[in-house]
Amino acid sequence: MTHTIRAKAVLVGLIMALLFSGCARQPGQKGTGPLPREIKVKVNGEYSPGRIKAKLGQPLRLLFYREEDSDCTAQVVFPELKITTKLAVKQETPVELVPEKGGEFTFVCGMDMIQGKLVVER
Ligand SMILES: [Cu+2]
Repeated sequence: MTHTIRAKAVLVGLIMALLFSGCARQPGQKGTGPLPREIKVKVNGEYSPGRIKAKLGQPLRLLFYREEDSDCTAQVVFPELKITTKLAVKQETPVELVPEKGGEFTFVCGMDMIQGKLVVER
């Protein structure tokens, strides 16, 4: 009886180890350096969340999900960071960056109509 319970515990342990080892790193990523922090940003007439906190020097991957096909949000622009990225409709588009300066950085649509803020803390 105790043997069966122990066998089950080992099996569960193995399954958990298998499951979680797959989650620890994404495929294709190198084993060095910190993993980027991922934040999903919904795009639908506004950026949500509209204020994103980041840490100085910590890699960031913003996943913009554009829910609408309005031309307005076809691009996202970080003027101070010199980033311009086209956003596909109903898809996640990653924008990767490593904040190298503290402060507040605006991001806007291609027409500068809707805005969000990236707040980099030291
Ligand atoms: Cu716009």
